[in-house]
Amino acid sequence: MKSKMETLKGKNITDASHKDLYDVICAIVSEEVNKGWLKTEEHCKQKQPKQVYYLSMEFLIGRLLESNLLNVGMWKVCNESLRRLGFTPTDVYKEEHDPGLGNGGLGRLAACFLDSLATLSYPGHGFCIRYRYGMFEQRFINGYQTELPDYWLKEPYPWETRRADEAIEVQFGGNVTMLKRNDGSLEFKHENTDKVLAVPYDVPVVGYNNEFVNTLRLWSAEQVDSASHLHAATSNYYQQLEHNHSIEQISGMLYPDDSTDEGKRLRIKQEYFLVAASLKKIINDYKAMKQKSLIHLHEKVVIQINDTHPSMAIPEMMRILMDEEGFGWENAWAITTKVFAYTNHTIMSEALEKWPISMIQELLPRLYMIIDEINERFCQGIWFDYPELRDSIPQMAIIADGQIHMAHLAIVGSFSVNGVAQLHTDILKNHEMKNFNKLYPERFNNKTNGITHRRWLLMANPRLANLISETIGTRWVNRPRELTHLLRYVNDNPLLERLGHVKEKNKQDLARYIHQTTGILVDDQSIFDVQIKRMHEYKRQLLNIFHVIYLYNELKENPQLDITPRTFIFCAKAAPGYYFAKEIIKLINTVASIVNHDATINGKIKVVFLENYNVSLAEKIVPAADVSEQISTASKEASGTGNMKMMMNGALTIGTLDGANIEIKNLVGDPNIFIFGLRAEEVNAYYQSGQYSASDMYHNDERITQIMDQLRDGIFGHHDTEFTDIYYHLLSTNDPFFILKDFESYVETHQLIDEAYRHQDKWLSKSIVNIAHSGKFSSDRTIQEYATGIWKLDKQLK
Ligand code: T68
Repeated sequence: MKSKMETLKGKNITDASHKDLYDVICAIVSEEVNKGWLKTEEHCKQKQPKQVYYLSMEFLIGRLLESNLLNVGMWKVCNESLRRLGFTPTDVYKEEHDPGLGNGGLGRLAACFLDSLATLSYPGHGFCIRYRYGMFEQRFINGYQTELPDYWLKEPYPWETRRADEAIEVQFGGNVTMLKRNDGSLEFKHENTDKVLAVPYDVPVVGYNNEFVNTLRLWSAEQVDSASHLHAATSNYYQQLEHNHSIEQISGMLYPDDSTDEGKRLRIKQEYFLVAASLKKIINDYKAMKQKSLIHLHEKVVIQINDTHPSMAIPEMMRILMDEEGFGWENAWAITTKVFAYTNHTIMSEALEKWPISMIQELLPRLYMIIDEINERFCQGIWFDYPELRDSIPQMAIIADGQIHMAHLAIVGSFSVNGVAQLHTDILKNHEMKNFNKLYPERFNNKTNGITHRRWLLMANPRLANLISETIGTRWVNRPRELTHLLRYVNDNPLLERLGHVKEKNKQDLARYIHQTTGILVDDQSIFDVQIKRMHEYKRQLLNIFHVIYLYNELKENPQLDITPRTFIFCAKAAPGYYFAKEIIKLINTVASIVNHDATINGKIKVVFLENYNVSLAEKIVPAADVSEQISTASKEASGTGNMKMMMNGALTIGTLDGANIEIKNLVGDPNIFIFGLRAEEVNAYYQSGQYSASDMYHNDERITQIMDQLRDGIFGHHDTEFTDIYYHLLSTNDPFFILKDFESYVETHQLIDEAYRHQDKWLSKSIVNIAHSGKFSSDRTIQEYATGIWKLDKQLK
């Protein structure tokens, strides 16, 4: 480190700043990583194994220095050297800007998958966009969320390598003319297009302790060389600048607001940009292998599309095969449908993408023609071959009501369609996609999500990881299922005591961070009750804060009330245009400032809403959680992955029978989890029957009446009418997420938690059971299932 500091920075290590140290360690690690990168590339060139390409509009990779150090085996040495030099390692690691190339679970899942792919020595790469502005930075002003741009590239990003020589041209707009060839076949000429250059930036994805390094390729949108660009000759200087600006917008920012037509257009451009550049690269690589014909593409290539966002890859593949490679429709379709696999992440109808026909026609005229033909053939196929489904054609069509239904396109064009937890897959098969399941039963399958235990336990919670290794040895690091060996210790008092000590230390660390960042003093002996996830009505942060208000009301009534002290910790970003989500943020912040400043309740409850939730903040909170809030309306949360992270770190879940909570419950057993609320069938039955009345709930439960009236009458803060919208919204929409309905059982279940926490030995033994079973939720297991069940990949041996 010393000599590197001298050669790279021209500084003595004693004069080095944290940033200097960060840069130098990155350089040292990169040398190690690059060796493996080259080796893996050479290996794949020679062996030509089948590869998976994971196309995703989001990869929430988190900071990379620490995880790369861990994976190349230098983490401990580096920590020790830093300490010996008098530095605190975390001060150095936090110099890295956490790239926010995603919104939430979907993007983080993609990152965990890459980690597991490389660790299991599967050749597989991610493709995404190099957004200049990632997820916004969240600040609270007066309790309201405000968004600041996240310009994460202000400092050079040390993990990326620009590969300008591999840039790819992507075309938008223009017009298509049809010509008849001499042999009678048709040729489509696509002319007068707008050209954009996709320049790749490659980030290494380092396997754990195996010198296997895959690639995450991020595409950046740039203008094509202006000298050869026709546009330059036909427009003036200012028009050229404006044109360049509009090109750069394509990789300008993550998830632009698509509530306006302009936003929609940009989002479509982004999706096509990712797809077109990535497919070109995939096909170039295939050709470089000197394979016989693209007919055999599926023997070397499988493409996983992460939700529908990259589903234009299906018609784009058809376009390449037909217009550029000369295949006829039948052969092109046979190739395409053997290559694509689609993962669904939601049944929330507003998140199922639909694009107006007119926009696709204007931006991607040739692609539209192909989608139209896919739709035609698909509908005809049902009409002739599945007469029993004829009546369902309007609901199944890819093009209907002036829109293109991207999920339908994805199902029709893929050989595999998977959900992300068992319940979610069952709902897809039996409800949301019932007709498609009748048509293609062999395509539907489940792959329950997972998380990388290396980042979320080994790295984020070294105290617990060490305790586990001292207890059962270190084999669990490579075989996380072996965490079940901990089950032998559920009644081992010395271990329980040490586990309690680990949690206490982690809570003290978090309490310190909370104090430093918010000024709030929290009791580190209190229950740390944590809900950290995107802000959304279906995730029901509102139910959580209703419970807090209820407890506060009880304490005001009776300050001597005997409750176990609690700290309610929230993190959540709301989509900038999502009014109610933002109202809920304001409500939580308002309740926090009232509760935290009320001396009469003796600090028995505290509410902390930490700003700017991201991967690195999650890494601080997860190890300190006692209670994990997974309280979505049953049937709405496809899987959840925060539930897995907190369970792995010894938190007990309070949750509904939704998503992967069900699988957690099945493993740990009823005594080790707190389940409450309506079940998915009950939710569905209420929707069907229309029998639910939010207004009855409001009138018949006086605890609810009190809270709702407080919202309406404005005892929360200065603005009297601040939260009346929430009151009216719940009643006028008849509480579609059953917050009022589930309130009672939620409160009762929290009372059980309060009681259980008083018996620390029993609590800790439940905690061990959770840790012991969490190995199933390692993304290594998930990736193994994808690799054998869908991708048919071979592990590359060293
Ligand atoms: C999440 N989805 C699911 N979506 O909500 C969660 N959506 O249950 C699941 O565990 C996780 O995916 C992984 O499977 C998301 O995170 C988004 O972020 C998103 C982004 C753009 C458009 C729609």
